[in-house]
Amino acid sequence: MEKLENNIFLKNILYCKQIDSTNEWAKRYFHSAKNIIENTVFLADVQTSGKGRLSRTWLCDPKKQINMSILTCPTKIDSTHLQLICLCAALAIYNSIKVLSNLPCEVKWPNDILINKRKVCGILCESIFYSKNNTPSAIIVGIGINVNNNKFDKSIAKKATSIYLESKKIVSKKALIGLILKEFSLYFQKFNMCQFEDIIKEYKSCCATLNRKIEFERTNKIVYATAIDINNLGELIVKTPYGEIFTLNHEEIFYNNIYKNEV
Ligand code: BT5
Repeated sequence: MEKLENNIFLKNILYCKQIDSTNEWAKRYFHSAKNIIENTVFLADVQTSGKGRLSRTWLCDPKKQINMSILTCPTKIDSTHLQLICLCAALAIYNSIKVLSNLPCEVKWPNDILINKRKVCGILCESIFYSKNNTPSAIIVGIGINVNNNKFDKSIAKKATSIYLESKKIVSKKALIGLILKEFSLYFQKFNMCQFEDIIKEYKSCCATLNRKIEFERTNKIVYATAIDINNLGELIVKTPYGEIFTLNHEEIFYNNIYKNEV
């Protein structure tokens, strides 16, 4: 195992008490810093405009959650494999929560971590394209984890949970952040060495979406299908009862009636 002090993500950690969004902070840093320090981590106790995917909101209970963004600049990686970075983050968080809390968590494709069918973590990956070709200059991996929350806003109360609510134990945010950064650095190494098959194999072993009946939207229609595989780009392969195969890249999927009617 890699020693913690060699972890590239522990070299430059920026912290502030309150920020709009750690992902936005990371973008501003990337655009304004004269000498960008690759692999910078941004942490805030409070986010006033936390973002989810598709312009959705990520709610924050001050100090109870982890609001973290990792800014990194993968080399020699084309944009087709970027989704895999998100999967690496999901794996790192999944492993870390399990180690620290011993709770039965699962990954919902592509990047939600659930405990007892409720969402404990969301991930928002964004790319910054600088050059003319299709190669991103930087990636921001935004991670929101409900750690010690003891209640939620009523808009999400039925679908959100925290590690505390599930385990009845207060968890050290610092310890969890350290573990996640360590785990993420290991998966990121694999990513940079193009060991995509290894990453996918491991991801598939903890992804609870596989073999489930799911729903998703295509051209304003709801499609019912079964999730049958995840390909080497991290895309979800689904099959309808009529034998049609779809490859989902970023679409929102639903099962167990959770996550419908997003706010
Ligand atoms: C996500 O989006 O799950 C990605 C969330 C990423 C948040 C991190 S925090 C650090 C960094 N800085 C940011 O500004 N963002 C990132 P999505 O799959 O679109 O899920 C959003 C939906 O989850 C919302 O529409 C709500 O229904 C629900 N939600 C909002 N806040 C939640 C929370 N704290 N816990 C569980 N569910 C929540």
